[in-house]
Amino acid sequence: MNICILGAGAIGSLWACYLHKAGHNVSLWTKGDEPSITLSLDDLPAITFPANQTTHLSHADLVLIAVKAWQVETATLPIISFIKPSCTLLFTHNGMGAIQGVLPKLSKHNVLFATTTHGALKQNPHQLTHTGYGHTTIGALQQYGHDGSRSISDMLHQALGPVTWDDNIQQALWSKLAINCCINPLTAIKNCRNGELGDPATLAFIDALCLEISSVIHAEGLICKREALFEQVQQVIQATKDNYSSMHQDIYHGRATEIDYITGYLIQRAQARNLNVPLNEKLFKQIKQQEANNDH
Ligand code: KPL
Repeated sequence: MNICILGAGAIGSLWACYLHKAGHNVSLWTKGDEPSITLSLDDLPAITFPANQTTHLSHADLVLIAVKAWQVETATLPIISFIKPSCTLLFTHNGMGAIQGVLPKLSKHNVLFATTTHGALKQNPHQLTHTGYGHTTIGALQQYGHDGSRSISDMLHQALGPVTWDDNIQQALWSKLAINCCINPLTAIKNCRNGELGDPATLAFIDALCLEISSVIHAEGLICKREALFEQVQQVIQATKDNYSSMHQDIYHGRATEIDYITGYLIQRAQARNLNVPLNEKLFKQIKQQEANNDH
């Protein structure tokens, strides 16, 4: 399959290496204009990918958009005129709401979303470490005529499984959002690894966050029990205890965070449903403050 990956960050690079290893024609598309990019995954031989070439983009059967939520619009809109009608677009990023401005412009394409728990770290622009094996859930945001979506899911499963197809991707996205609402802002504010959120006082705060979050998800017409969510968040804290969350890393390195698409999205949906989420609002303000401090 001809696959073009937008964004050569940790997750985009991880998929690029595994899809290449599985025998696909993989190219990259980045903010830069370099004609090729070399990546080394763990201690495997380096791979040189063609990059930023419109011919590769126009032949792509699949475009994987693996940029941060706040980059989705600026990265995707300029490439739309190059892609063929039968090309499927697959988005993967933390948070929700980032694709809203892009979807109407993709009305003739199949559009999928993948949420993943793989951990990857870019030591430098060329060296990548697969820090944690995870699981990927994929589903359709929009289906148009041609139906190859399940085969794309199978193809991804062969390259970097397990990948499971979910007919209710909204439920999966909300579940991931709920976990990110708990872990990401707290680790950034406390400047700690995920595992350090396990003390009784922090867990009591997380439990209260889960109550607010589950009420919003429930109001959206989806299933979410506070106890089950709290249990799930504790499992993720344990499973990723040595990791720094993506928001921690963004704040630590002075970059913009995905807070608008994580806690910000939750607050927006709560307001639309006349629900109060004061603890989430408090975390949102604290992260915004830290982002502003980073700007100086
Ligand atoms: O998705 C994550 C992130 O860091 O963005 C979690 C699940 C919190 C793992 O670190």
